[in-house]
Amino acid sequence: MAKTILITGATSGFGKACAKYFADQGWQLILTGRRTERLEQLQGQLGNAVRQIITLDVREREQVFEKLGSLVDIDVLLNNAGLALGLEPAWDANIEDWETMVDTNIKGLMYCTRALLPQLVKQNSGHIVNIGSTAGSWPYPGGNVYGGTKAFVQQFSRNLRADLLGSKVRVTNLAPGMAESEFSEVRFKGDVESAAKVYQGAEPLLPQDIAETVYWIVTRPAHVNINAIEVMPVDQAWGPFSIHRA
Ligand code: NDP
Ligand code: 8X3
Repeated sequence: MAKTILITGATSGFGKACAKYFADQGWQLILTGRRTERLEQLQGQLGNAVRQIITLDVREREQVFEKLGSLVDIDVLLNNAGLALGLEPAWDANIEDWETMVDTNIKGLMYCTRALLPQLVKQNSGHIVNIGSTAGSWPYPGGNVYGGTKAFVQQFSRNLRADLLGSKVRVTNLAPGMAESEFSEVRFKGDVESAAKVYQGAEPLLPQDIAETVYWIVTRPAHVNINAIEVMPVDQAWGPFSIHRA
């Protein structure tokens, strides 16, 4: 029987690339996101591979439990929906942006996980792949709350593994670095020029690279758990500590 992956945030970027890649590999898809027209478009393109589309805002707790809580036969939950908003220093940042990032990247991921987990435990199989970020381990100016939300994803993934010991349910934190998607357009609130500058003159990761990595993670033998993977473009690396000199 074909396996099923449920993807949050399937309307763009990593989620959309995963939908296409997993469909090509013969998987069934449950695609979710807020933009229904994009979900319908994908369904049109991917045909029978799409088991279901679900319009879903991961921030809406009741909606998440209502729409995901009764699903069965899920092999992979890809907790991918997320966003960064703004790059201002903490004292200038918009508090509503901070709340949106916490509500989406932390609480939304929590809700989706909690809604599906009882079924995964009951079936004693399944794999939760959480999309973290290099920003969850490595600080940078303006990364303040976004990086904090991804640090949560990293530690939550580890703690889930601790809880799940004794079951066959697997958990992975996949932490990408700079990747070209709608991510920067969202971060800069539609300012396409600022968004383009993020990738200018460098070769970023592509959503397809992440899709291939997710596929590799979930197709390891059933007794193997990939705890964490960090992926960066070759054109990205760490800098030295910054020192302010008077
Ligand atoms: P995109 O902006 O291209 O895609 C983000 C996806 O998340 C969209 O499908 C969007 O769908 C969905 N989403 C956002 N908010 C919500 C919400 N409240 N409810 C449901 N879905 C939501 O960005 P990426 O593909 O790059 O980002 C995917 C994930 O990868 C995010 O978690 C991001 O933080 C992470 N990441 C991105 C990196 C990058 O450089 N691009 C690097 C490291 C991690 P819709 O708007 O239709 O709801
Ligand atoms: C996205 C990577 O460096 O833009 O999670 O925060 S970064």
